Amino acid sequence: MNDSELDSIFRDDWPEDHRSGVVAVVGKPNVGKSTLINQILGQKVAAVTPKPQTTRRNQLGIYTVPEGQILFVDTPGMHQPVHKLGEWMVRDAERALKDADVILLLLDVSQLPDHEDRNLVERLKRLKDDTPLFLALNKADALKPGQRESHVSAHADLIEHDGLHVISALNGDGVRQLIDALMALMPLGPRYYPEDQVTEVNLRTVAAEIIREKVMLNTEQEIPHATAVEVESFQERDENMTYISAVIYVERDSQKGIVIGKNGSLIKKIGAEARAEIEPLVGTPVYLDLRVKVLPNWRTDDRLMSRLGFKTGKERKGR
Ligand SMILES: Nc1nc2c(ncn2[C@@H]2O[C@H](COP(=O)(O)OP(=O)(O)OP(=O)(O)O)[C@@H](O)[C@H]2O)c(=O)[nH]1
Ligand SMILES: [Mg+2]
Repeated sequence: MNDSELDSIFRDDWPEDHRSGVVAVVGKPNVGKSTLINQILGQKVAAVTPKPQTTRRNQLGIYTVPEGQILFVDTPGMHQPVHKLGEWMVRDAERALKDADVILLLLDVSQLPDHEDRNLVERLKRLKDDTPLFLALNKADALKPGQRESHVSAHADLIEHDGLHVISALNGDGVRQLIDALMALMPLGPRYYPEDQVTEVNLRTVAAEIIREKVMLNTEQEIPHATAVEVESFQERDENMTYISAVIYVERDSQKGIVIGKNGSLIKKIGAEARAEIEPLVGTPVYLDLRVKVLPNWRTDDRLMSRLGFKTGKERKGR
């Protein structure tokens, strides 16, 4: 082995001017935060549905290029909570602001700002210190002719900002420029995660999120929000089969009946849709065993929430 080969083994494999940092992606529910993270990473790591309050907890999306690494934090939508789970979600989102090098506030530019946007912006102003703030005006593809200028300026006027990008997280328009501008603001720093790692959660958790997304997409009203999913067993039996068993928790017997459906028709559909997305991730066929259980009012019960991973106070440490 010659000197330069030895050198390259001991040398870190990122350049001296490598940048890295944290971008907290925040905004109202349903503005497209998770869609944007998935678009940036080029693969699905976060659940996306047309229903508000899909994301329940902060989740990293790790974007790596030779010149730097950006740790995007997808957060639950900030809203006025009506139960303990909602309070937990909003607190988690607010926590993300503290560690951020840049805050990226997503707004839905296809609508004019409403009172929720104004409330959120007031809250952000109080919480954000002097962290740089970028606005991403999302859903530009859904603007109607003639709306663009007035909608953009109405959102731009909401809060002082250090950058503004009009984007479509859905089709990717403007996302490249946004990433480049964010990268330029990242401090010099190391590559924290290996280049092929896109998130810090394991496949088991991703599988649970996919199953929950399918339940949310196939149910209405309260059920999407009353559902939690726990993967109980995740075993790669051999290269031809991964066995996954998961429990779908709901809050009431009537909800259990709906999720199962007539002769099990809905749970079968949910299972088939989830399996189709989990299989390419695990790289084998999946045997997916789904059961539905009732955990009465878990969203207002500290103990049950904690069991489902929404830990409070000191319990959170080490999460
Ligand atoms: N037309 C259009 N729809 C979008 C765009 N981005 C997201 N959506 C849609 O908006 C809905 C909400 O997207 P999510 O990514 O789940 O939104 P979120 O901000 O993560 O929502 P919460 O997790 O509930 O806070 C989904 O139906 C997306 O398909 C976009 O650029 N254009
Ligand atoms: Mg989300």
